Amino acid sequence: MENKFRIEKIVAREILDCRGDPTVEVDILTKGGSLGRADVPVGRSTGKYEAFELRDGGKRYRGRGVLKAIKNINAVIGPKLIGMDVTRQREIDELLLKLDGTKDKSRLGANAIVGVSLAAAKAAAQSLGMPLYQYIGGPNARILPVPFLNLINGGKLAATELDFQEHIVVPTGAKTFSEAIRMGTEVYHELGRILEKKWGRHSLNVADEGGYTPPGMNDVRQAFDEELRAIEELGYTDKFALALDVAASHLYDRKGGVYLIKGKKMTREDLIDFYKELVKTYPVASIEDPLEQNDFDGFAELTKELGIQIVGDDLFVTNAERLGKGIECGAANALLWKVNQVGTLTEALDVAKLAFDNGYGVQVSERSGQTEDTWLADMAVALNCGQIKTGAPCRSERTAQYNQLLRIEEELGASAKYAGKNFRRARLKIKQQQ
Ligand code: 2PG
Ligand code: MG
Repeated sequence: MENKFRIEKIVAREILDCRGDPTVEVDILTKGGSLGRADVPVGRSTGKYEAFELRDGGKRYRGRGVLKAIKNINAVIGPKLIGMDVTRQREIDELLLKLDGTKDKSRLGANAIVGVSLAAAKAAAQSLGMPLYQYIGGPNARILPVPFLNLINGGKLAATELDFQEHIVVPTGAKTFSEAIRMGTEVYHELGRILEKKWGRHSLNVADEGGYTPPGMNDVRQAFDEELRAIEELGYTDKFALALDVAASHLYDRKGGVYLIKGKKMTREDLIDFYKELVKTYPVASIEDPLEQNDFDGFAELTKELGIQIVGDDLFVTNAERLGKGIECGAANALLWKVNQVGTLTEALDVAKLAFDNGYGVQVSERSGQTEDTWLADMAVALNCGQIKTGAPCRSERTAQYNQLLRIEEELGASAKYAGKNFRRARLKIKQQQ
């Protein structure tokens, strides 16, 4: 083993995410002088079964400080990892799991663990003089993802009356990633013009993921109508699909066993019927978390009936056991992939493989709290998964990802392939062409 790959130093610090909440940043320095720096994203509409995020409590930063997690990295994890080879990702991650020793990573904190895990991957890529997407994905990493652009925000991520969380446009008909971003951004601006006229200028205030916040809008169909209008105005009909993240766990009243939507109670059957109608009326290509996080049977029924992509976020929480359960009963047909839901890169890569091996799609996803770090964009190409969800094409923590993908597309040159309409099966399609 070459000495230059050995870890010389690990330093963690507290930084801020895009919402002004503290989060963890980790630097791993190698003996060869390479630096891997990774930031940990932060969820707000989190799933019940996610790995444990360690916060300090107390008054400082309203209890949201991460100094305990930092201390765990600097004092507990760091000393054990010194001298290890950064390219041995699985060994590093296994040691992290061992040091923590709990099922939900509650001893050291998943936010501490994931920061170290990702920083190791970045340090390894640096040491090898390779871009991160290539280090993780190998020489075949070349599919540029379809961006899921969340243009109107609701639920827990916006001060609007919209119950559903994300009203997304998807430029499936573009030929390249850069064309997709251009078209998506044009739609974003056109939509702003339309919303301002009809819903007032406060519509232009943007929420956590950069989407607009039209006052008084309270129905997914209104959001879709305005998005479609913007798409049509620009002559892009047929070049875009629509998508949703309902984040239904947050609309579910567990005691009553009903969903609360527009102030009214809806049963699971009511909601399923509603989706059927919605998919008949609008060009919806994908719905994430249409039902609450324990309803595997409901997900299975919807997946069968709707015939579109159904994504499990709070349902699967990037966890092999939960995805395995979903595969067995046919719940959803795609996995939302968030590394910090599970806690190490190795586990997250294993879950993605499990999804692909069973014909499930994988959508690489932001958290609503991001930083300017761009490892997410690289992961989307590394996985050749064909889809990424990282907000509206505004707010720097979102454009940072899109800009990184633009750079990767340029770097790949003629070998870059845009996933396009078949985003869920982009890997298979492109494999068949080889
Ligand atoms: C989601 C995400 C990101 P959060 O529900 O999919 O869009 O939100 O990071 O708050 O869990
Ligand atoms: Mg979600």
